Amino acid sequence: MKRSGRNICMAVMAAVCLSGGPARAAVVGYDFDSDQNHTGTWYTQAGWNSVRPNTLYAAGSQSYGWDASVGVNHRDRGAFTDPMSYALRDLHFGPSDRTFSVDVANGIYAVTIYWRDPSSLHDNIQVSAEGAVVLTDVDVPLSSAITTRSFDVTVVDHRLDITIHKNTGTDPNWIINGLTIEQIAAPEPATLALLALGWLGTAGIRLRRCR
Ligand SMILES: [Ca+2]
Ligand SMILES: [Ca+2]
Ligand SMILES: [Ca+2]
Repeated sequence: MKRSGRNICMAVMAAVCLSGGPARAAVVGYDFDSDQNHTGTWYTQAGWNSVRPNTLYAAGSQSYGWDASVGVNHRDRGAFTDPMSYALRDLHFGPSDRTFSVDVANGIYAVTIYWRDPSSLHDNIQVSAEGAVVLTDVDVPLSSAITTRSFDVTVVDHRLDITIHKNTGTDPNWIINGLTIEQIAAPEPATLALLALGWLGTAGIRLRRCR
């Protein structure tokens, strides 16, 4: 998955392609953890950030987390054999929309969400990023299978917001086990100047990755 060196485009009336910034950055993982049995042990994927049901985003003091803990439930489905088992053994779930936010530098990000639940079927999960629907209908089978979906999103306000929503279906809850983000392009200085002026996002100007 070589994304290094990709360019950024800025759409202003006509597409203008700016040379790429220092693209490649580390993948950052967020493990939606559960201490279901209240043993005091949290199985957090190595190198990932632990998101507990009460981990709430707070500008300036907590750089990632949910917008609220109300309606955020959790389960630990137990050990299984997989390099990502600590991320995928536990999950958060709930019936109401919740938004997970992360402080990031402005730029374009590849986001991957992971789902797995060997104990319950889930269906019709919808995901929005920065206010736009990016996944309309994710179904998670009642099995040990791992479901993944990826999308790109542009952030111009230094905060990546991902909202998870449950559409009507068989199961009343959305779930999420894990999430990774990777910056795949950073704005050029000229673009940063527009960002600083607040032009991007308010004047219909947007960033996109060159194809
Ligand atoms: Ca998890
Ligand atoms: Ca975990
Ligand atoms: Ca945002």
